[in-house]
Amino acid sequence: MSLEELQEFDGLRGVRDQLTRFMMSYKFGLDEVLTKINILRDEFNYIHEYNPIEHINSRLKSPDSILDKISRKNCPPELDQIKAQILDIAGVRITCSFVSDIYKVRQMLVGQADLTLIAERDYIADPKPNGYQSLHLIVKVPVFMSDRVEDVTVEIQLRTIAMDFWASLEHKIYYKYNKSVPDGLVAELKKAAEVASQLDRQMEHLHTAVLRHGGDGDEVILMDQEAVELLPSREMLRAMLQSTRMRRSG
Ligand code: 0O2
Repeated sequence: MSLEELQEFDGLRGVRDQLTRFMMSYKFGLDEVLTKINILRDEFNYIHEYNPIEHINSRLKSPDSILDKISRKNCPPELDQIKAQILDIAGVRITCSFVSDIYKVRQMLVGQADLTLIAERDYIADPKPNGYQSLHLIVKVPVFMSDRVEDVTVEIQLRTIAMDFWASLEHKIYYKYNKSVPDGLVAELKKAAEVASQLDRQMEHLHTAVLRHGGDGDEVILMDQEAVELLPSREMLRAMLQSTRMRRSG
């Protein structure tokens, strides 16, 4: 190997090591946040005998997806720029039963001293035009490594089971139609998002009513006709249950 080839090889190895350290820091940041969420879930369950978190998923963005976002955002391809501009390289998705649980979990997380909230988008209070709903938090967490402490950003998405059901179907449709979904389907999706949000309101109402009755099992909760009409059909409940189970086992 010539001297130039050796230098080039050393250079490439340096780039590879830098990239590995870069991605590892996000994996560690993700682990830190997941530990916090699991502790909250277990402690809350133990003290209140109630679990506000249905399930938790996490992922590191793939290199292709990072490159895609770099070009979409016109971000210079340098690690410090990518770190500053691409804030969802590490992502956690928390699915809750009820909308009120989403804000409860949010409070418990942002109240932690070593977790800094750097951005928040509330697509529940203000859904996207297509109907998408979720609460997005961008947080910064310190990661203690052998020779340094690095602040890592992690995106946390919080949503209900109904919002998650809608978002995963919409995501599939979006990619199936290569991002140009026919108008009819767009309108149907929008309507389905409204139904999902009605379902969330109704489930919350039932949940509150059950809590108020103290749960001695003998109470019958009477619902008005409008409330009964808002209840999901048997098929919808079955599909949601199946989708949740599949995601849990996957
Ligand atoms: P993936 O594979 O899920 O990570 P920004 O990061 O602020 O510059 P961005 O990425 O548009 O801009 O931010 P936003 O709106 O907070 O959305 C980030 C993530 O939310 C997306 O990540 C999706 O996971 C989810 N999301 C946002 N809008 C929609 C939507 O309309 N439908 C569905 N199904 N999901 C949505 P990625 O990077 O797109 O993909």
